[in-house]
Amino acid sequence: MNANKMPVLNRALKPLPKAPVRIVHLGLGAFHRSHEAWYTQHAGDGAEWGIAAFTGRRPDAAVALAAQDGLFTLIERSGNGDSFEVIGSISEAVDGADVGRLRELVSEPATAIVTLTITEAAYGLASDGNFDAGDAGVAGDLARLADAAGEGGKPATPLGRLVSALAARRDAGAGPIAVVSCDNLSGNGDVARRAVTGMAEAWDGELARWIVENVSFVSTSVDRITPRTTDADIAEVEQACGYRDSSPVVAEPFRDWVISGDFPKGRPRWEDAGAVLVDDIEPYENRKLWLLNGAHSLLAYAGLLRGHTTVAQALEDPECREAVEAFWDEAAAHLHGHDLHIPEYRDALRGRFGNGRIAHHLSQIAADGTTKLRMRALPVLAAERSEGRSGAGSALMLAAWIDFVAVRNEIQDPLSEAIGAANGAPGPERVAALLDLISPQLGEDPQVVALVARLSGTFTTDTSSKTVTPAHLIPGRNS
Ligand code: CS2
Repeated sequence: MNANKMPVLNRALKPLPKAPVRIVHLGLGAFHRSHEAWYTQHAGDGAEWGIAAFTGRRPDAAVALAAQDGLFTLIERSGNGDSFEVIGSISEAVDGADVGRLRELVSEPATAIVTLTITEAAYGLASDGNFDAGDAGVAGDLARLADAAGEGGKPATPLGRLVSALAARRDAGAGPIAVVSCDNLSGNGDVARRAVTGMAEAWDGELARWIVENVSFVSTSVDRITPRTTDADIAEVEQACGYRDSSPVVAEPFRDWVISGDFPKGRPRWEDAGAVLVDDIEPYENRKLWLLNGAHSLLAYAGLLRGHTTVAQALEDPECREAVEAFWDEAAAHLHGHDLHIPEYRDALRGRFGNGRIAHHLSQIAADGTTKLRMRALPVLAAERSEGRSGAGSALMLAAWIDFVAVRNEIQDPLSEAIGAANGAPGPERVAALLDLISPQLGEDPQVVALVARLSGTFTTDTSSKTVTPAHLIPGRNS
């Protein structure tokens, strides 16, 4: 059929009625759609749980999705082929700037949960993990919140918007609620608690107290590799499904969701769809953050330096692969628990990363390095050093980032300006200044600075003039 004559997906199908909104989500992006929206659709009682999803900085995703009644196609892409499923759990797609609608929905007693995929960098925390009222976004929103007559109703960051919406819930007497972070941060529920109560405290102490008593901050470990949608994906859906969908989302078949915390107003039966509810989330979280996300960051910086574009390509390069295995060896030494199944988990990751049909771009993963490396490299490096080993496998991730920021013109990072300034410092001072942005503990440790400086230059595309030896094979580096 001629593509122009093809009906849009919500006209081509006879969609089921929308579920009533009981979940409000901040961060309507591809990952939310491939993960939570999928789990909610597959919960046994999913028909009772609709999601109102708000975008972050731009309205585009909400506009496109609203035009399709919130429906979109999930393309599940395995090594052998694609399968297609229409996801209907998003009942409402809203521009994040519409804070009025957010406040309205969060004030509804029927709303039980606010979920977040707002990115690691959006929690406004300083490198020591404490709330940073001086963070530019936080400070701007505090001024807006205080200015009730002007922009008071219009905070610009997800955190400010959430705090404003929780104030509206308190004012409406709508009762307790769960806030569930789905960002890749260790202890993400606690991080969200510190960020939300920190901001509330700086604005309105009474609100902060209400939040402490009424908001349950739930921690989760989320997992599903979700590359950016391309025009080819949109064309593929037209061909295979016979309708037009401006917003399909691509994901690997694997998915995982580990959840820990209380839901005072209930939740969908996500466990029907395979989610796991646990009391102690830390071991699962560390396994995922270190082994999957840590390896991703290592592959991103090393792979880009070696001239690769995607995760699968980087993994085929023995230099990158060996660096990943060495990092995994270090991380595995600090992952304990009989049900973690580390060898099987590593093996599964080799398969997932190696799925060449998923074009997961390294440049997408390379963004926000300062925040990500703090979670992905640091804990393993610190654990190795506390046991008297060098931590060269994790230090190599830091060295690759340092080399990467030296050659990239535009760095996407909340600290991009400071990175630019640190990059100008001479020799070893430069390494220390850059490490300082990830954590002052690193930049001020001369041994770590020297180790990272030595490892810098490991990854290069110029293989003719330099033999690249993986860090763990260099004599003296593990001692
Ligand atoms: C990636 C993650 O972009 C990144 O930093 O490491 O988005 C990763 O793909 C997901 O956490 C997989 O679940």
